[in-house]
Amino acid sequence: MIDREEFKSNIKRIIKIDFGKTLDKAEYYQKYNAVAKALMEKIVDNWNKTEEEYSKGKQAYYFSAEFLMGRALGNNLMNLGIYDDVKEALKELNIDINKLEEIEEDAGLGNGGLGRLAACFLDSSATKNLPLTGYGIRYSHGIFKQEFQEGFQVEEGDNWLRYGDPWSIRRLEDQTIVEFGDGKVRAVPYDTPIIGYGTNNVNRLRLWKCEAIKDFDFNLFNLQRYDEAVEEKNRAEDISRVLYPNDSKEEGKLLRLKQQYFFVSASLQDLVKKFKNKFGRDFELFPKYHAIQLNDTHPVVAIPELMRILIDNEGIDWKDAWEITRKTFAYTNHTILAEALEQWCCKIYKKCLPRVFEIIKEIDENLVKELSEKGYSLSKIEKMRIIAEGNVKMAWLAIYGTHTTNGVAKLHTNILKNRELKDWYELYPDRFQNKTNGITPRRWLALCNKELSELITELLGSDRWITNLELIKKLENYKDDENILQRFLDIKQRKKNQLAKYIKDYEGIEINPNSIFDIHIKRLHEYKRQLLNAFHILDLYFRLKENPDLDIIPRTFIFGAKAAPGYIRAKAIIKFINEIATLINNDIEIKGKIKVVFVKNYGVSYGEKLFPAADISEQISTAGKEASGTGNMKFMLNGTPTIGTFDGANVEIVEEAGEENNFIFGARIGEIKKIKDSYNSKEYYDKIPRLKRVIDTLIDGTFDDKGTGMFKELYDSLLNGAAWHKPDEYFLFRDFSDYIEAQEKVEKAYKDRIGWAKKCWINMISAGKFSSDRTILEYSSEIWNIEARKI
Ligand code: NBG
Repeated sequence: MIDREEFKSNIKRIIKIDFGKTLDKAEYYQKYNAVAKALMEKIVDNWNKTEEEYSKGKQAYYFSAEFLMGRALGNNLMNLGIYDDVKEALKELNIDINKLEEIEEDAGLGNGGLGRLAACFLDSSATKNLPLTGYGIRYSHGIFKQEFQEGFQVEEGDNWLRYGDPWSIRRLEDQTIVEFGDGKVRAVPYDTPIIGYGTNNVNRLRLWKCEAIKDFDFNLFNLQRYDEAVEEKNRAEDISRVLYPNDSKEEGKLLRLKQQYFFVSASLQDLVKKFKNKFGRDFELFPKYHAIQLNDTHPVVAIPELMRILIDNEGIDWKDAWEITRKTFAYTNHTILAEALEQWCCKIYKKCLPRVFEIIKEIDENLVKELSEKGYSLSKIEKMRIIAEGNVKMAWLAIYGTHTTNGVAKLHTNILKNRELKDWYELYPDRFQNKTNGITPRRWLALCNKELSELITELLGSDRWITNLELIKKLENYKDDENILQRFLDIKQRKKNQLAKYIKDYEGIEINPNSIFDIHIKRLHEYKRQLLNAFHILDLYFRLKENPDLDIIPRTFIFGAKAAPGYIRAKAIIKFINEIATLINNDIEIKGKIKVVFVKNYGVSYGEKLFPAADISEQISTAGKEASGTGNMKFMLNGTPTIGTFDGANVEIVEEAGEENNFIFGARIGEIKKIKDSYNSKEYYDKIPRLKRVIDTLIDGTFDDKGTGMFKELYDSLLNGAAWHKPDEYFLFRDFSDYIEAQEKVEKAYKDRIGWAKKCWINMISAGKFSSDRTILEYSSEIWNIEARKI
């Protein structure tokens, strides 16, 4: 509850102080800022209390180069339980809350699943009163903004701080210095509160901004050498200027290494300083009070950095320092894609971080010693060395320097144990665990689908499911209740209407809200196989051209995906799908039976509109390639069946909701393993005329790639391969017919409206396992050994 009058006058006061005007003259972004600040004022005491309470025991820290937070206003209001109250108060001030929410920029400080997972974990930890703090980088620019020009992706910088960031507090008092081989910089922390749902606890996300030690050189300025005078400032600020827009690909660039070391060193110094204030130099206690999770290999330089701090600054001997370090850290692996496993060229490392590199060398030597003593062969040792072939292998360092390594879904963890990290699993079987990913039911149901949430709350007689998602299983007894199923369908229709309106306004494209919404949203990657989806669409189109009276339910194929700016093939796939959209959407002969929309700038906030409106969820990665997926869970929770492969968390989704309520197709891992070496995509191409017909559109002039040659290159990748890979390395041709068959099953099942609603319902009520509350509680008890502390 809020005191409405007080709240309203606070807003007027803040607008006066911050913007120098009265409310009636204020811009919407100024009103947004004022409302946010009024909320900050409300929570600050609880925030401080939470910090004090947490400091009494062991705490966990999530080190991550990415936090894909999205918008904060709506979520914070909901978590505080004052959404409706504030909405009313704002209405009295003539402020439309929806407009306020829409004006907020997404905090897009991440690429995709890995960064969004970090954000869900923060929400869950605060909600469950768990002492978890996020540590990362405050990029001035997040993931780029995407537009299309003639169907090609164009990128623009994401200046998300343009209108200010009312949710963070600059904490100059906690600044610290980070040293590189070629100079020092200043790290300044910005703290953002993470407000739990239905609790007073407020957790913290601490992001570091990089600044120069000196703002400008006064003497150079006096000599009128203006550029040189600010050179140091610019060089320092470059470090936290922009997020690397790569998803599942290592970059190997000096600036990236600097970003990683920058935030890791600042964070560790922060923790060590606070520790010493409390415990003096009793460093054996360090792991008793700190659990640090390394989110993928990006922050793994934390291992040698903590060693450096303990040895060089605190005078601890190697053996003890190693013990402390290993007990402190744990590592999460998020992918088995070879191109994502970070390796750093020794030369870069040595130049940028000379002392840290020395320490890594010594760690490597110790590993060699340990393996020799265990009787490992020279060749096997070479394979496992942290420094090999002139590179530092961050994943090996991660496993060696931590007490626990975890995968992010059952299948993924098994692949790590039996294949990708087999040598390491055999060396340290006890270090390996699985932690199946999850999503927060607050943002991904309660906030983005209020209509469905209300129905759930009504039927359960309470909203306790929002913090205890397993409770929705109790709705199983409605799975044959036609009244309820009809209400579900009505809600789905409302969400589809809302999305259709948004797409009309934002993309300028009219879609039929009564068509099947077939949605494929995630980063653009060959292994995620958006191209397979495109091939199915084309095949359907050709069939419609042959027979315009073909009796199908109208379908709208919706894509949303950003391609890494340097990933040419991914960009070619976007262009190809946009070409398909142009062809199909303008062809009156097919009578609007199918339509294709590639929405621009897909991100967290767009996702909040798309997931609730989906009829079918596309999860069609090549088996074995998608570590987990989390979008799949967001669809499921909003009552959407999956069409997908037996990959990542899809496996667990059908384990919970039943294969009969989803549409699983394609080669499974075992089969891929078997056919891999002898696979010949050309055979499928020759054998399946419908496949040939769609593949040939890449080269027969059906589509225009504006002379870039990118479509021919796609064609070659499928039929001829390239220097670095075999033809069709993601087995699209193998799965083409299976996929079409699965799509036909979708069509058939959809016709039976109540039968379909039942599938949706069963998916929704079976999504309890995929709450990130469950995931975070598992990390807490099985990896971090921390406990809830409610204020
Ligand atoms: C991604 C995987 C996804 C997984 C998320 C979160 C990387 C490196 N990995 O399958 O591709 O869901 O991590 O674990 O971004």
